[in-house]
Amino acid sequence: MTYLTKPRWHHPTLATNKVGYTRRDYEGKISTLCAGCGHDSISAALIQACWQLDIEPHRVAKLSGIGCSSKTPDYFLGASHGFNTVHGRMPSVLTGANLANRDLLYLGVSGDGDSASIGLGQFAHVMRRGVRMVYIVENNGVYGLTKGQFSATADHGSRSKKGVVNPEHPVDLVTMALQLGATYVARGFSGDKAQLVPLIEGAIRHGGAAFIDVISPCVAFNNHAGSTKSYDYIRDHNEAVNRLDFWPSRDAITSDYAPGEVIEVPAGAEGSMLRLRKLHADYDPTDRINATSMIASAAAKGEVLTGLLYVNPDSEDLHAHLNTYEASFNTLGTKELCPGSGMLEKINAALR
Ligand SMILES: Cc1ncc(C[n+]2csc(CCOP(=O)(O)OP(=O)(O)O)c2C)c(N)n1
Ligand code: SF4
Ligand SMILES: [Mg+2]
Repeated sequence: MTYLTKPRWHHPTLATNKVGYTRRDYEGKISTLCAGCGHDSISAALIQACWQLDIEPHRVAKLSGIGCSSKTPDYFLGASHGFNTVHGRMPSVLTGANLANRDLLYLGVSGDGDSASIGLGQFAHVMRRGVRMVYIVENNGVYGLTKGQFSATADHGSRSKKGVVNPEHPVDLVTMALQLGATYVARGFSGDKAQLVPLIEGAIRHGGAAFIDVISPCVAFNNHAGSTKSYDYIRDHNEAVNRLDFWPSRDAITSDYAPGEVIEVPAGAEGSMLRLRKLHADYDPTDRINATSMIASAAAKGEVLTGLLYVNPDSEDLHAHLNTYEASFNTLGTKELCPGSGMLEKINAALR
């Protein structure tokens, strides 16, 4: 793969965060995506969120599949761990890595082709297992890398650049994630960074499977009239259910939200809070059934509902379900790994 590295030089007066890094320390290589691609804005939002939350880059593992979207982990968090897997297979590799070492922040980055077509089975099981991760689909409704075929998230009746009308019905990953048991479900738009950054921050602090569907226009193959994933279409049909602020536990909560319009939800184990200003009076993000029905009614009107759609503040993750050993595998010594023939006897006896 061709790539361009960025110069390492930092201006000495650049602001640093609580762990001593500048925002530039969270960048990666220079992007080779098309100018104006929504995916680059998502990388910028991820950089911003990780810098603001004082996450040490070496405590992050980025995993992706194949596609323009799956190339993006090369363009942010250059000092983090990374694994560019096979098309549609990122979730199983992420699950394995998470089981071996729960102490890292797992960022799964995927595309609508990668997750809703070839990887749909893997997507379904990683959500229902509750793997603690931030899973982002950079959703442009096409296979961008292979030059613009409809993906499984393309809307019925939408038009390709060549004028072909899509005869098939779409997979809605947000509805699927909700139904399958993800405990933090959101939808954002790459063109709305003010909404996207706190959505990512909330997902990072969430204690279970966090899924964010980000509508991310493909300027090369899906940004024309007739597309329902273009910048113009999403700007005209975007209906936000709430506005989110993320408050790390160390900060005092100050906000100009009127009290009656605000819901506060714990964000995770560390005492951080999510503050949501309701834009839809009847929207309660902790009510999964209501969330599913609001998403369906918006879709029936041709609207795209964005914001924090669902959160379960009391979520559990796969480690809790499996009651796993707390230490990461790379810290285990010979004693833990080879507990001796007596223990083997005991295990074998229990299986007879
Ligand atoms: C097993 C396998 N099948 C097919 C392909 C060809 N292929 C590469 S990327 C891609 C689709 C990518 O679409 P998406 O995940 O939506 O990413 P985007 O490029 O739109 O960001 C396909 C079908 C492949 N690389 N591997
Ligand atoms: S082809 Fe589309 S998805 Fe790929 S980099 Fe270009 S604009 Fe982005
Ligand atoms: Mg795509």
